[in-house]
Amino acid sequence: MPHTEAEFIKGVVDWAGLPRDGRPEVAFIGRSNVGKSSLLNALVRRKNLARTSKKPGKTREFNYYLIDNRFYFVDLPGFGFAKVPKSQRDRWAQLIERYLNDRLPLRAVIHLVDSRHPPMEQDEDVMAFMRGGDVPYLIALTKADKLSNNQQAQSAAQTDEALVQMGLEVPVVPTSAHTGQGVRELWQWIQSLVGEK
Ligand SMILES: Nc1nc2c(ncn2[C@@H]2O[C@H](COP(=O)(O)OP(=O)(O)OP(=O)(O)O)[C@@H](O)[C@H]2O)c(=O)[nH]1
Ligand SMILES: [Mg+2]
Repeated sequence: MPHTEAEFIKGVVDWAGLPRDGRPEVAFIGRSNVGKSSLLNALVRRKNLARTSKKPGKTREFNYYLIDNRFYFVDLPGFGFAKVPKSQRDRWAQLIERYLNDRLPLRAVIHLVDSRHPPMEQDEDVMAFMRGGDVPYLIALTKADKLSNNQQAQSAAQTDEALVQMGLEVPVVPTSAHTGQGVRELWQWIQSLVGEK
């Protein structure tokens, strides 16, 4: 894998704050604590580029990272974090929906789902939402290092099943930020959508 340069650009809290340079964007979406920031760090091989935390709800902004001066990784706020006041949750949900629907530079969405559990209701909400659009979409099953190979296969099958039920056909990739599992595959997919170097 070629060396990757990554730089934090800014935290965005509203539509007006989104970058205007037109560079392609790859968004990471998923429940709070599912491992978005960790996977992003694994992709760019930096331990602490994106802030990770044992406390859910750490990522409260759209965090923009410039990758190789060519495109952005966008770490979206985790959803489903009960301690965030409802009014604020709704505000984020609206902003995320608008972003997924209307954001022109958006080239790809990576939806992270915990490999240890079947997709939760909010995950199915994201799947249903993505079905309505035409942005390329991939499911990364996270924390695969916590499962045996057998359990990983089961988890992927369960997720496939949920997707098929919804009429979706998208790649499902078991990943681990700890072992680097799946990182290569994710890169291949990402590069195919943002263009080679
Ligand atoms: N075993 C294991 N633990 C992981 C992995 N990825 C993340 N974790 C742990 O899961 C917790 C949450 O990780 P984060 O990357 O901060 O999760 P997040 O989705 O960014 O969370 P929010 O920013 O709160 O939405 C941390 O304690 C991580 O160490 C993984 O691949 N394997
Ligand atoms: Mg995070």
